Amino acid sequence: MMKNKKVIITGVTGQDGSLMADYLLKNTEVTIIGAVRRLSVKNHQNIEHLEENSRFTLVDLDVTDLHNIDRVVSEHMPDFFINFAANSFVGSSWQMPYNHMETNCTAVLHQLEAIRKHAPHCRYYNAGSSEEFGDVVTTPQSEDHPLRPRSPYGVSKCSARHLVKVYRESYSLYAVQGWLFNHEGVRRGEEFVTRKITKNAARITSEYRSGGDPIPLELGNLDSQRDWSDAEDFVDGVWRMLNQDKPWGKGTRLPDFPEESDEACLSGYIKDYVLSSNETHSIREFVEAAFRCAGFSPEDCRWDGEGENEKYYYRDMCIVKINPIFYRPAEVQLLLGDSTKAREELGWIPETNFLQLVEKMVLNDLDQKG
Ligand code: GDR
Repeated sequence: MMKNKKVIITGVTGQDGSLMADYLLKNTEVTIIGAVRRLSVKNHQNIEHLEENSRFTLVDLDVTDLHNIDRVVSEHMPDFFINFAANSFVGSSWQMPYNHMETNCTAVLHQLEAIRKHAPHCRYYNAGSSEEFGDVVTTPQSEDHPLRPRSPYGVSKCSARHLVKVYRESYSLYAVQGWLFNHEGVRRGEEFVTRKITKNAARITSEYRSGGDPIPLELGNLDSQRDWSDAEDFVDGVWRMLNQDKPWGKGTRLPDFPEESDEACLSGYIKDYVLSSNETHSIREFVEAAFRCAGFSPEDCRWDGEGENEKYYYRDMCIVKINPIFYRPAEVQLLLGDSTKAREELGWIPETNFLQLVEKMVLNDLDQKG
C-alpha cells in the first residue's frame, strides 16, 4: 500500500531526518525526497550511505523561503511531509531569537499553506519539543501539561504547535506535532550536552592513555535533569503518529477510529503525542555514566567544590570543570515525560534505556578516537 507513496523529509542531513530516512527505507516501501539546504560546505555525512539508493533523492529546499516550499510541494505532491528542519539548539535562541521564530515557526506556516493549497491529502508532521512545557508545574509531563516555554526556542515551538492545530481543525488536514523529549545518539550534534560529554570523555581517555595531561571538559549547569532517549526509537514513534489509523498491534488500534477513513474524516480523530523514556537523569549523572563507560572506575572518581568551582576528578586529575559561559539566561530545570498514551494507543515501545544509550555513544566516540 505504501509502495507509491512519497515522503518529503526536511532536515534530512541531521540526526532525526537521516534516521527517519533509514527507518522508512528499511521498514516501508515509500520513496523519500530528502530536502537539503544548500551550503557552501557539504554536510552529507549522515546520508552518504543513502545516495545510491533508488528510493532516495535529494531536493534543494530552504524552509524559510515561502516560494521555494510552495514550488517543492506543488511539483512533488508528497503523501507525507516530515519537518525536522529547525534551529534546534536552545542555547543559541537568546542570541538569535528571530532566526528561531523564522526557522521553527514561520517556516511551519509556509509548509502548512503549501500543503493546504496543493496537497491537502498530505500528512504533515512537525517536530515539537518538551521545551514547550518549560517551567513545569506538574511532573511527569504528559500531553495535558500546559505550555510554559522558558526560551525563544520554546516559544517558537509552542507557536508552531498552535499553527498545526489551527490548520488541522480549520482545513481538516492530517497535521500533527509530537512532544519529543531529548533524544540522542551517535549522529547527535556536538553542541548538545550528551554528545559534548561523550566526545570529550573519549578524548580525555585517549590522551590519558597515551600519557598526556588532558584539558578538562567544560560544562554549564550540572543539576538540570532531562528525559533522554535514543533518537532511533523516536523515528518509529513519529511514523506511528503519522499513521494513527493503522492497527499497530494487538489491542493498540484506537478504539473509535472510523473503519473507512478518508483524510478529512481522520483529521477529527488524530492526536499529538508525547515521546519520552519516562526516566529523568541529571547532567551530573550523565557525566558519571559516560566516564564509567570510558573505563574510569567510579571508586576513583569524585566531585569536589561547589557552584562555579565544582570539579570532577579521576584520582588527582581534573576531568570536568564548570564554565559559566554555558549557563543559560533561563533554565528548564526538570523534564520528565509520560508517554503512556503513545505506548498504549500507538503500540510504541522504545528499546534503548539510559545506560545503553550512554554506552553506545561513548563506545562510538572511543572507536572514532582509536
Ligand atoms: P536541550 O539540550 O536544551 O534540553 O534541548 P542540550 O543538550 O543543549 O541541554 C541539556 C541541558 O544540559 C545543560 N548543560 C549544557 N548544555 C549544553 N548544550 N552545553 C553545555 O556545556 C551544558 N552544560 C550543561 C543545559 O543547560 C540543559 O539544561 C534539546 C534539543 O535537542 C532541542 O532541540 C529539543 O527540542 C529538546 O532537547 C527536547
